[in-house]
Amino acid sequence: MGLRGSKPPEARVLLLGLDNAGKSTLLYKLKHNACVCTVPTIGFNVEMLEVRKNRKNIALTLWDVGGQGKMREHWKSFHQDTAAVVFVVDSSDRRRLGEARRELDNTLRSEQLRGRPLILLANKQDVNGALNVTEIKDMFNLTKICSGRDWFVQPCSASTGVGVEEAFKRVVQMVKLPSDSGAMRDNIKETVHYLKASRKH
Ligand SMILES: Nc1nc2c(ncn2[C@@H]2O[C@H](COP(=O)(O)OP(=O)(O)OP(=O)(O)O)[C@@H](O)[C@H]2O)c(=O)[nH]1
Ligand SMILES: [Mg+2]
Repeated sequence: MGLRGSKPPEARVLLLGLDNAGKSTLLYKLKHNACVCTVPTIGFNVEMLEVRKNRKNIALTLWDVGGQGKMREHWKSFHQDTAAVVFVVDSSDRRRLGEARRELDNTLRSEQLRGRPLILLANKQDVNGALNVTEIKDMFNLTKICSGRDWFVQPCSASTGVGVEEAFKRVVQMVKLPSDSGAMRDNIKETVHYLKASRKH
């Protein structure tokens, strides 16, 4: 624990991926260790988890942004001050892997995400015929598109929980801590403000 009353530094983790990839299922598995019945996310969900890193407490804010086509144009408004990107893929949906790859390519081109680590979650490993980690790595050409950043591919099933803890440990290990957590808090407020404003239009 830090000094009484002092807030642990915050780090923002962005959960992205196509609709139906399993982001919200993963979020609630992590937060409540429960398999929650989800509905497609319109907007975003955010949860905070306190974890230990380098013998210090840090507060991870996990931002789960809806992945439907219309929502993807808003992804960029979540990029600023992101400490790590978690890209969730439905490994069993071979038809949509090309689409997922294009969205990941676009995301990684963001200047605001430069050098930020990528954890790619090869989700839905419980489904028969799901692509394995090697196939996903090749399919997404990660060695090429992730030059200049740390990256890791973790197989998991957000439904059963297999691999979820490992994925989260990896996120904690790879996350870059912000130098100024006050600025980060302001930024979260700004993002919420932006989204509320854009919903009115
Ligand atoms: N079999 C299986 N189903 C999963 C897994 N993870 C999620 N699902 C299911 O996939 C569907 C979509 O899951 P969500 O978590 O809502 O997907 P999402 O990525 O949040 O989707 P959007 O909010 O639309 O972006 C749900 O029916 C989940 O129960 C998994 O690991 N295995
Ligand atoms: Mg969702």
